[in-house]
Amino acid sequence: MSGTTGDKVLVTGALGQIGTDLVQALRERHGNESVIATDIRESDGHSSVEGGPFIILDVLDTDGISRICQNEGVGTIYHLAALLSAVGERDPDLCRRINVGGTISVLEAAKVCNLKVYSPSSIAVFGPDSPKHATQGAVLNPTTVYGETKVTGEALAREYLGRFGVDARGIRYPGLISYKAPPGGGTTDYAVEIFHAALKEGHYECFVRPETRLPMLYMDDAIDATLTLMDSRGDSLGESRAGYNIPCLSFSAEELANAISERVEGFTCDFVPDVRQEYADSWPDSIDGSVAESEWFWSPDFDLSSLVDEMLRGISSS
Ligand code: NAD
Ligand code: AKB
Repeated sequence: MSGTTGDKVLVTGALGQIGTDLVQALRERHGNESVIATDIRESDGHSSVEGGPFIILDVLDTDGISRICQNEGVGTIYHLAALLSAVGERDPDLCRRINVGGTISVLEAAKVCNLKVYSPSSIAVFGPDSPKHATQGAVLNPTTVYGETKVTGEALAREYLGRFGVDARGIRYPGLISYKAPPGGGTTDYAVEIFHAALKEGHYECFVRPETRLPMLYMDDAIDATLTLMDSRGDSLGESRAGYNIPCLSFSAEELANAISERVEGFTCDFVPDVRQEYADSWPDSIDGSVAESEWFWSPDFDLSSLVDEMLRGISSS
């Protein structure tokens, strides 16, 4: 199979936390019919991705990806299918197979079908020996298998660009906070669960210690950063294009709980760390996004206060 591709967009892992918001944003831009949502599972019937085309697709099926792209006239893939850190550490082999194998499949399809690719990385690329305020060029020695798959994903994207000219780009997302779809089993899930628990139960048992501080971002900012990167001219992007640090927030679990307590009367939070504490401790507290800022001029709109307001408003009205 070979040939040029069209204007349509395909999203893998579209039913997940990011896909749910990204598909909606892409459909607002390109029209419902031009954005093909795909996932390995069926929707539960409540997802916003149902407002347009949806196809069951396993990202390990390279031929299937190429076939859909050829038949439907796809020109760009947003590759979101993956296992996140907590789920991934429970089954490292599967995590490697899906995260690395899926990225190879997508890049192979991109090579054959001449696709532009967005393939996200994560702050999980950093390990305990990276500075706590992690710079773009900081050493990458993750201690989670999930983090290793993300380092490999960045290397693969660079390799396919260098060897085959595949225009692959990515952001090292921090923990993303949103309300339209539940998080998929990561270490930063507490920063989403806490809002639902606050409004439903008035109480949350947080699985990391209060002083745990991680880079975070509200989903609207993450989507905006993603689309800004994908809109940028290729020749403006430097050697970090497969995994940009971006400017983001940094707050502790206790600061988040306090910000919610100020708005939800009677809310209480206990801190009972589990194995995910170890993963959180291996990641930076904050990241330096100055390379992204200077190459494609992006910075977030939401701070902790406006993020908390938006989350409480969004959950209450959905
Ligand atoms: P998610 O777990 O919410 O969604 C992933 C989706 O992939 C799920 O709907 C799942 O059904 C699907 N999937 C799993 N295996 C598949 C397969 N073999 N074929 C096709 N689909 C499959 O994840 P997310 O939070 O939306 O993350 C998307 C991407 O962003 C991932 O690469 C993740 O590592 C990265 N990321 C996310 C965050 C975050 O906080 N959400 C932070 C950093 C990086
Ligand atoms: C996770 O916690 O696994 C993700 C991530 C930061 O990559 N949210």
